[in-house]
Amino acid sequence: MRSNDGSRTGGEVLVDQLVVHGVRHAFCVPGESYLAALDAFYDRDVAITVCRQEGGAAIMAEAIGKFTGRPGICFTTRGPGATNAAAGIHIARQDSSPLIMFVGQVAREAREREAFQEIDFRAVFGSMTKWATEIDDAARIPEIVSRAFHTATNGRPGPVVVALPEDMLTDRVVVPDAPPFAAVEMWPGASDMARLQKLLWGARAPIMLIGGSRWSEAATTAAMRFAERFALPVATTFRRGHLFDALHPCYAGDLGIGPNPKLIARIKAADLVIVVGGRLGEMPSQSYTLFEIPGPRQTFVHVHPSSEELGRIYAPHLAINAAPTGFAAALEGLQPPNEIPWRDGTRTAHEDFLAWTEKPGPQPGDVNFGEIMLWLREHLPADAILCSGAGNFSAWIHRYYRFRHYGTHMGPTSGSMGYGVPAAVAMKRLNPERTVVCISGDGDFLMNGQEFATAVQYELPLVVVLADNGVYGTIRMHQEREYPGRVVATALKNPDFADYARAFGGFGVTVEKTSAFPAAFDAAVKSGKPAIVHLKVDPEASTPTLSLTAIREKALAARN
Ligand SMILES: Cc1ncc(C[n+]2csc(CCOP(=O)(O)OP(=O)(O)O)c2C)c(N)n1
Ligand SMILES: [Mg+2]
Repeated sequence: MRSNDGSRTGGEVLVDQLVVHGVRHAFCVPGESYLAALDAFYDRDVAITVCRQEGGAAIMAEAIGKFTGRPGICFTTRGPGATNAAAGIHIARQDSSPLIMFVGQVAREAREREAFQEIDFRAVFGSMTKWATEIDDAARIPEIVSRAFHTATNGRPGPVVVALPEDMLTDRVVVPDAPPFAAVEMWPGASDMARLQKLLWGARAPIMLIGGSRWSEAATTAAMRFAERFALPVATTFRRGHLFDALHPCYAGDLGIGPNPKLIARIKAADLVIVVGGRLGEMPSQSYTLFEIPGPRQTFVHVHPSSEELGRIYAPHLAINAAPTGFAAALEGLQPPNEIPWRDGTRTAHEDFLAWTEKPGPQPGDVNFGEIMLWLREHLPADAILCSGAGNFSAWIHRYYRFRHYGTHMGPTSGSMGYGVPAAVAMKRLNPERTVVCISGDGDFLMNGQEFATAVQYELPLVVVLADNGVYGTIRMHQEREYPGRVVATALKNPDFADYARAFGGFGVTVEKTSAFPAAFDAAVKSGKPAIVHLKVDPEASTPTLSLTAIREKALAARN
């Protein structure tokens, strides 16, 4: 109960700060360690989603951060709750997404005794977060929470962990709220843009690679307008395909796992590479082989919101410390040369992309996952949001689905399995009017499949398309490549996933033939319930182009 003497409990002050900073959603697994904070939600207008495991709650918060650019919020209890959430914290770190996790902590007087579920947050989360801290004094909640919002969002966004000693949350204090936070825009300097203009005017074969976070609808539109004016080919980096319309005439493709060899050749042959927003980490850099380290052969421009990233791996000819939003807006000021020598090359780059993604070939088994991606690409609304985790099944998304709009793909660049279901729950909670489809593997799905219950609880009619091949397929692929024929710990005995959906109160349907998919998907949508479309996929279909047997035989042949 809120008092009317002007004082508030620590829990009330905390929740009021969330309201001040514009939070609309919070995700949690409750714990007795933060009851006073939970109680304060009772009469505040923040939608709480109660989850089944903290890993799910943290991923939901990360997805909100990734989608909105504002910190996603989750609450967990101390030791086991917080450590369960670690996967989501790590994703926020690697994917540069703003996230704040509040953790109920033991009472101040019990600290350092290894009290019940006590954990040293700074030590455990210190290397994964931008800031891990504990609030000792309820009067400082507005200050520390304000800093948490700024820290999670500014520069390169990332996770912040704030521990809340339970007795601090029940202390009464009289303290004013903080002003609402605002992310600091980071603009490129006029001289940066003048140098970029000069580099573009001198180039014969430039290419732009876009990725990372701190984009917006307006920024992606500005980047597309710039690409159009300069007839500049643009590729998106790993799992950032939604940053550029795949059918834009300048789109050159997706630079992640299994990219188009023609795209790789084009990047290697470029004389000017402009990397915007991303770190160009292990996946897009093709295990750090795409560019020479530390000094790329090409003229290398790196635009990133964190100065720590500039020069960290690649020594750029031009480093621009700016957020993609500020940089994209400044691109309006650049003028293309009268003659654009690379214009034809850009046309070819887009044609190469279209040809590469046009149509899947035949696959082992009766369900061709590529054909299903094609069907989804042709039948889902353009603003449908796809959520996916990690596994070989995702290769078909990257290869055949064509993202048309900003905010239509939520996937972990960190490669964390189990991402899709909780991300889909968060997306459907945030965007009830949009179609949300989760694409999962069988291994991937069951890492956080329990959050299907959360979808049922909140009546979120999302559709999971589950590619069940009875294996941890990615690892089997690597196993056959490195240790052909020696199968260890990669086979899975699965439940009937359609029954699983029904047992939770959702809709389930099994698909054993490609031709049965459209009717099954439509029935899933029409059910109005959270649904699982369970695809029986042949484990032989290891990648969009290679069978397991072919991988094994190639490895064996290389040994003989
Ligand atoms: C949290 C986590 N644990 C383990 C891995 C290692 N890993 C990468 S892909 C993969 C198998 C994925 O299996 P599944 O979801 O069935 O997809 P498939 O490859 O069979 O299509 C594993 C175990 C990971 N990326 N993330
Ligand atoms: Mg599998």
